[in-house]
Amino acid sequence: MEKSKALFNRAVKVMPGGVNSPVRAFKAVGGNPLFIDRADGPKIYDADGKGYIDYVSSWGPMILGHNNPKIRDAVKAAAQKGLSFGAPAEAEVKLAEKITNFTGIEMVRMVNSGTEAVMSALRLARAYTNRKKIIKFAGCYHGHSDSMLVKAGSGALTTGEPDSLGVTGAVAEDTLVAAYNDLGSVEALLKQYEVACVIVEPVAANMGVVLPRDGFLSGLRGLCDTYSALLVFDEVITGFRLGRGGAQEYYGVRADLVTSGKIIGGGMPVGAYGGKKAIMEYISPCGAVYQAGTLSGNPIAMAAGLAQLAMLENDEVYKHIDQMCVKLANGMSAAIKDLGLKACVNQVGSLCCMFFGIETADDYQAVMGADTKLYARYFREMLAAGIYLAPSQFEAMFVSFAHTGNDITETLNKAEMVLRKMKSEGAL
Ligand code: HOZ
Repeated sequence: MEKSKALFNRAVKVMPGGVNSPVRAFKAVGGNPLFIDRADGPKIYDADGKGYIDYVSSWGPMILGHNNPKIRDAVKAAAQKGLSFGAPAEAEVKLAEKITNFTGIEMVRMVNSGTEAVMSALRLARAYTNRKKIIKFAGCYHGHSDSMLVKAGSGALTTGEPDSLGVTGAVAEDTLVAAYNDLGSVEALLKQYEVACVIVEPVAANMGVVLPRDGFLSGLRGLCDTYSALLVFDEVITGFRLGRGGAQEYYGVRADLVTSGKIIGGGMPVGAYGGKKAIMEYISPCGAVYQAGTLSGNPIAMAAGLAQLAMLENDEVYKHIDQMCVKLANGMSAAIKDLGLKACVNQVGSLCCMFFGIETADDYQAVMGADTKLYARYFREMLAAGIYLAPSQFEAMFVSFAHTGNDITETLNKAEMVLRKMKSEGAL
């Protein structure tokens, strides 16, 4: 930890909190953040050379594991031809074709991050419906644009600031907040206000992992149709992870607009939003909804994304990551049962999460009862044992194609050892 510590000491002098994104600062779990030197397959290595089995996976995009040679080669080949053109190139067309083909979305616009994708999709939804209000869910996270920093999840929840300073009352006023998994709370708002769109993480993965109850997503579809609002699926986490067609395919519910993030860039900075042609053609230069960006469709990011999505054509990838995640989740649940702990595990596809201090985690209120101090202790012990988990109770564990059965077994052995130790010391 010596080099990481020295880097952090330098970083805090020149960067707020020493980091470029808050959760990484380890404030919720204590200790100094790891500074990463390199990553390969299922592992990341810190500046001191210590390796960890990684379940953060760069917050999702490393679905094939770190430093995949095919993606690396594609990036190298693209870099030989220039780093940015600010003009159209073939790779953008190919990636757009691949995304539309995988997801059934008719048209797509590339941007640089999930935040940008959501911000732009909301503008489009407002223009298309000629309405102002938006419904989001408490604990869902849709990036850090002003209107989405209202009862936000992820880092906002981790730092205990789900409503950010700096967001004006006028902006916040147009964001209505409903309760995830509670259709009644959505309908009440739809009855009262003219709503442009309902935006949802189909699987809420930024308040830990919370699964949609049966009928919740189809219910949202029905309500949006009844009240002429658009349904927006934020698939930054679920997209291309629950399967090639994301949550839309997994749950059999089609949204009007879908946002994607880093996973379509193989780890490079990319995002995209897409939907039906009739809606998407409201975007400039076809229509009057302005949205632009020099680095949108950047050739290096497109090359990485194309290489990643090409490998996701292989069904074995999904079979493997889902199997590994089931093994992980079942193992953690078994440990909870054996040790008689008050904790629970949620899992879907290759996403999972262990909550401390609660026995079910099926909505925001339940999740707010989780014991974040216990999670912090567990996190630190697991880190010391060589397992890198998200430094927050309110994030997901991401399993990749590079995680082997042995990695999962090693993780479970260490988890059991840590939980036993915590129990014997009276922490649990
Ligand atoms: N809170 C972000 C993930 N949901 C973290 C992003 C980052 O630190 O890279």
